[in-house]
Amino acid sequence: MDAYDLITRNASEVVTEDEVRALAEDPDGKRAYVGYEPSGVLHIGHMLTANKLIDLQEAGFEIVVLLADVHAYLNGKGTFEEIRQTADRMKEQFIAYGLDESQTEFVLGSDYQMDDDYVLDLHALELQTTLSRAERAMAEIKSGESVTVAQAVYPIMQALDIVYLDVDLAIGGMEQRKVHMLARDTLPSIDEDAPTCVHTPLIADLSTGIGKMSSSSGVSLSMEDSPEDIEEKVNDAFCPPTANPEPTDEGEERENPVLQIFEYHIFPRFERVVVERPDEYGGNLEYDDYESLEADLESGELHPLDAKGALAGYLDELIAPGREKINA
Ligand code: IYR
Repeated sequence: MDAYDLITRNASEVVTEDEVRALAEDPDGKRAYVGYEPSGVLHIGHMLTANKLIDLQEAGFEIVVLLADVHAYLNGKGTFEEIRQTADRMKEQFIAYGLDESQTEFVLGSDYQMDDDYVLDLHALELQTTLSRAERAMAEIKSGESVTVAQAVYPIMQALDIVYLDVDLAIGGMEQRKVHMLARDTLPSIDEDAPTCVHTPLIADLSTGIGKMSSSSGVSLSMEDSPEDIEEKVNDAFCPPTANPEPTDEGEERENPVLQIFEYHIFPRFERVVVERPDEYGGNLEYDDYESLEADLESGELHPLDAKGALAGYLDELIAPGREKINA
């Protein structure tokens, strides 16, 4: 796979196409980053951007993982001490999950975000940014109901991180896109280049297919799940025999989370997917790409229960190394 395909595969959006093409021409020495608020445990949402980082390592990028401790604090995720401890554990888990440690720079936000220069630049950006713009940028990231002053400072700091970590490419889930757009609009005011961005899709809630899978509500899969937990959650998952389920009676959009996980988690990490079936049910099915698995589910050749059984097995292979780190 060439650099352009590695950068863009499974992305929901790239900003801009031309900028990505330019980066793909010579990725060596270019820097890409994702930031994570250390809170809770690594879950499947984190793993989606981690898969993109693994793609980018393969394309030759230098990878920076920001353990955004100050951001987690600003977003009300606990005491600074607790957040720091979670950051250490998160780093171990990312490495266990497959990020090559020798090619990855792990940075704590607090290592540079309290420096005089950073704080003064932050104030310069605060002068350029209206409160309503900051609030809009945070709409899909903030925890709790009301927007605090801390949460308005948060996206401006995230924009500035791009400058201080000297990155060419910012990666994030689709919920980060408004922060990245804010960065693209405001960084030129302090004489910085606008970052190129790649946004990964959001996986729907496992049990309903509605909204976005999150560790704070609904059913999500985490690095702490035992093989039995995974099996139970996947078996109970929403999986109609189609990639485009009908909206609910209330008009809420739905996705097929089982297919999404095959597409965004399993196929990027395994060359071939085998769905084991006893001979009397037609024997094993083998897939080299996501599209043929989707087609078989839609045609009825692949039963949702067999798809779920295979999914649970592959997910466990991805999750096991991180789980062992936690239990060690
Ligand atoms: N907003 C992210 C955390 C984060 C990401 C980046 I990229 C930063 O520079 C800083 C923080 C989240 O929602 O987890």
